[in-house]
Amino acid sequence: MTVALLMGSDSDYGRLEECVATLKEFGVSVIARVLSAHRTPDDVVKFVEEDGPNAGVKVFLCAAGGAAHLAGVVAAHTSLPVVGIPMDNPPLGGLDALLSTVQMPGGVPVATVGAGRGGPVNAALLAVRILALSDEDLAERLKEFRSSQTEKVHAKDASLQAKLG
Ligand code: RP5
Repeated sequence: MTVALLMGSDSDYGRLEECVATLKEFGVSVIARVLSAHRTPDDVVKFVEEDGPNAGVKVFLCAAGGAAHLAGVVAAHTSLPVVGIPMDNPPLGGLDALLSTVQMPGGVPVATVGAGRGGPVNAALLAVRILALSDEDLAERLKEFRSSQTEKVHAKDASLQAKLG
């Protein structure tokens, strides 16, 4: 099972590394591509309708900033789940991309994660949750991840309590 991570520009990639790392941590293969809804619209459609499905893509993660139409255009061309990742670009800080991504018309859903640091990692985790519905090993790894996350927070709380006396 493969996840496609599409981004509108290579300038988005630095903020998406944690998304790729998270998918790899779960053993999910990822195809990352720079494909723009505005600059290379035909390439987007070709990937979504042909190359992606032929490569086994089951979930599309789409990151874009500004007038962020990539996730919406992808969702218009597939029945697979699409997660939008709004990029927090200047000068508007991501509110522009968030609204462009999340305000889809009824009938063409895009599951949108937050703009900012949590967005890319949550997009990866949403993809893992979707794939885990039909993959017991992945579901088990997800359970372990959640337990380990809980333990880490408990440890941080204990350390804070110790510091405060
Ligand atoms: C969007 O325009 C991209 O996703 C990127 O966030 C933004 C700026 O792109 P560049 O001008 O840096 O290529 O489509």
